[in-house]
Amino acid sequence: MVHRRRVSAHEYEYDEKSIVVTEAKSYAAGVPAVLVSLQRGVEQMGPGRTAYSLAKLNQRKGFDCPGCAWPETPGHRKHAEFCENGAKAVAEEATRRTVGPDFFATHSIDDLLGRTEYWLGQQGRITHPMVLRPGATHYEEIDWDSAERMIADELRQLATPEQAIFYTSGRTSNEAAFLYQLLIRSFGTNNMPDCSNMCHESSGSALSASIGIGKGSVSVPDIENADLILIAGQNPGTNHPRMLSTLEKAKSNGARVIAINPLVEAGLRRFKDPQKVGGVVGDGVAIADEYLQIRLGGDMALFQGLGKMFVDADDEAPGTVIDRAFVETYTAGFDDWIDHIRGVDMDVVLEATGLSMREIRDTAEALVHSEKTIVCWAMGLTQQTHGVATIEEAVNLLLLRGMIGKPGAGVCPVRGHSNVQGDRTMGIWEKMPESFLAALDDEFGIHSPRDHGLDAVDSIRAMRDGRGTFFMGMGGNFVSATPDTAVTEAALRNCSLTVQVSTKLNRSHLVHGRSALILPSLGRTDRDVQASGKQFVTVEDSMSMVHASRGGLRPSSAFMRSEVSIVCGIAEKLFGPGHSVPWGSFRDDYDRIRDSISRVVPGFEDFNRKVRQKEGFGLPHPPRDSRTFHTSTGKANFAVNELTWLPVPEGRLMLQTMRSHDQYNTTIYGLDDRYRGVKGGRRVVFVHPDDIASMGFVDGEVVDLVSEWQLPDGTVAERRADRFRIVAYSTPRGNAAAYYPETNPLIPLDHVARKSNTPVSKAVVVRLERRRHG
Ligand SMILES: Nc1nc2c(c(=O)[nH]1)N[C@H]1C(S)=C(S)[C@@H](COP(=O)(O)OP(=O)(O)OC[C@H]3O[C@@H](n4cnc5c(=O)[nH]c(N)nc54)[C@H](O)[C@@H]3O)O[C@H]1N2
Ligand SMILES: Nc1nc2c(c(=O)[nH]1)N[C@H]1C(S)=C(S)[C@@H](COP(=O)(O)OP(=O)(O)OC[C@H]3O[C@@H](n4cnc5c(=O)[nH]c(N)nc54)[C@H](O)[C@@H]3O)O[C@H]1N2
Ligand SMILES: [Mo]
Repeated sequence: MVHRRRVSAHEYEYDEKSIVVTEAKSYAAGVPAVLVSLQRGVEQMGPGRTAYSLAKLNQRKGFDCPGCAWPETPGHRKHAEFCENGAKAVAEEATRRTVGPDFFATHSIDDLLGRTEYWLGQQGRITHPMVLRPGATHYEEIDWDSAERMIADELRQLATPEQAIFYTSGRTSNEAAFLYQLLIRSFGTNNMPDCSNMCHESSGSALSASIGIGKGSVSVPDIENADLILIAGQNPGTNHPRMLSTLEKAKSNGARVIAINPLVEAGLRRFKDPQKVGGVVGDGVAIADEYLQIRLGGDMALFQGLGKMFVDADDEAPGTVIDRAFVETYTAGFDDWIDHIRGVDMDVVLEATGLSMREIRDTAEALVHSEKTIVCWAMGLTQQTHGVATIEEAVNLLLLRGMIGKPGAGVCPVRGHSNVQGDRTMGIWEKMPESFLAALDDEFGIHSPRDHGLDAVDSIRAMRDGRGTFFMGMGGNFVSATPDTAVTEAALRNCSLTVQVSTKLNRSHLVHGRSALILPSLGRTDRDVQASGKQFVTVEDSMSMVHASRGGLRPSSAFMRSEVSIVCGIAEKLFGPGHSVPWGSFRDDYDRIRDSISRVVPGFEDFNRKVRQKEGFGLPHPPRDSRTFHTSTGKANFAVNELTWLPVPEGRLMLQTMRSHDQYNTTIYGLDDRYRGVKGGRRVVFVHPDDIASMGFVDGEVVDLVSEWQLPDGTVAERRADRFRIVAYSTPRGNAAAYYPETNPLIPLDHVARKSNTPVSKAVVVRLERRRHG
């Protein structure tokens, strides 16, 4: 029996007819990158604002790039410390286009539901608080005071605080995140799903268990000085372009780079730094020395296979491969691990990875000869059913070689959103530890709830089942970023009130509860003035460095408020005068928020002084700093995992959903994926030429994607996304790739990673289906 779940097709305009496909690029950046940055800037901001904002981007007295979380190089901020995609992120936020009450009067919700995310985002910055009344067809203007009152009234009448769900995206500053979680915990719930749940949650789970802290252990200088860098499941040319400059430096210092990726990504092949003469007129530099074009989900098998080769080599020449002194002093679980790894079948490893014995042996040799190894990874590893185990296996390899807690070596989960790591540090997590909650209670005289809250997937279930009735999003685009679009949309529509604090229009404003609010927020680039004068905020990058960010542009409307001020306004209405948290004083002067943070969050002592230092400051990282491991055993733990991989069922494809070069998550900058040679549209599916032929299709044909998900009772649930143009592309047989968020309707809500509950966005079983009509 087959259950069919169809997602209404009106949600995205089809663009497959306008798509032009050319050959994929063999290098990233170069002169075209600069031209595209300037062009997008001038289109959105005009020449003056473009020049001003690009000059302030990632500079000490400027603002932190709202793009990715890659750190600035300490001590060497180049005059233009930005990249094409950082420039696009700025253009998108600092645009002069605006969406105000007139826009909402002209466009009904129904009209807007028929538009693409691209179209919605291109309309401009939201300028006024807007409300959608029960049964209304259009949003209308509302004053801040009434909006705050609506939220407070709704929260107060809930039967239990557990009915409220508070989402956070990763651009929120430390100060705003700290106050937001304080409001939520003062109110009485830990229901704090965040974008991390869909992103690096698997990294956090794995690293906490293995080394006792869920963050990366390396700095930029470590990468520059490593002799071997593995980059698995990450596309830095598009998603972390400034990482390429760091890799270029590492290469010039003699590092070897091994890329592990089913797609041959341009940025991992060559980099032409447009700020160097060689990058303008020459061929640039090669990045990857080896390119392992692995099968989707094969990384765990690769890491176990490498582990087995280590063990075999060490058996032959004891003490030459395994760092026995490190293992004995600093780790636990080695004996169990070695018993397990001896049993790994190399034939399974070859099958699971699709790699050759030579490729795996060469990689093992590179690792054995390296004194300073770093493993970098992103969504290709985390968004898998066995993502946590895969990352644990990568850590096992590093532990064997003593690669944690020494310069030039360690783990490097490359974060997504520019402050996603900081938001976690500030308490945005549904299961913060007791030590944090106790410190928070002490500082503010509140009683934080101790029961764990809901993460993203569990929040959707709660709203679907009527247990969650209030939703608030601090940034982000929950409806489009989460899996199983039909289920998630129905869940949101079940709510009594949905509130979105946003800079730009997106689909989450259109899929709403009985009532809905849009609250327009200042962004990173905007000047933020409060009672005590001009304010700055702080962020934490992917390598645990904290620094200040000061917006300088005049906000395009006087009605926008900072996220800090929005949280304080809601809290004042909710808790009334005399609450033990000084909300008004926090809004007036962000230094006072930082003073409280300095007493609650470890590592932030003397925050206000330290953040005013030239380069900000680094947070403690016990494994890196002193080989101290706050784990269950007090040591770094070897993990033992049954080898898991993803066989592709006959006649089907394993689909990964990923980013094009012209988007920031659900914000679509444009319709070109320059590096992969696709222009003018996004509804494409990349498939191996032999698979296209064997399934009886041709390159360029338009097909529907149908995902198949086996339910516990053995029946198969189907989900469908219409009209994708097949693009013949270099990827392992049986694997396919297409863009997110267009493919999110295909991802089952229950298909999640073990332990981290992260949606499995990189392995969806699909079949291609010929379209019956046109
Ligand atoms: N310009 C821009 N920058 C961004 C973002 C953006 O959308 N646009 N998003 C930000 C965010 S929130 C994040 S989390 C990061 C995301 O950064 P990435 O993780 O680089 O993003 P994805 O596009 O999801 O790319 C996943 C990569 O992993 C590979 N991959 C997929 N499955 C597997 C697998 O099973 N094994 C291996 N080895 N590789 C695999 C894919 O081929 C692809 O190269 O980027 C951040 N920066
Ligand atoms: N299929 C599939 N799904 C995925 C992924 C995938 O690879 N495949 N990746 C997942 C990942 S890694 C992530 S991180 C999530 C991303 O999920 P989200 O973080 O929820 O999504 P974004 O698209 O980054 O959010 C964009 C919106 O944020 C708002 N915004 C931007 N800047 C600001 C600001 O400064 N303040 C406020 N208040 N609002 C702002 C704008 O209104 C904009 O429309 O998606 C996940 N979903
Ligand atoms: Mo992310």
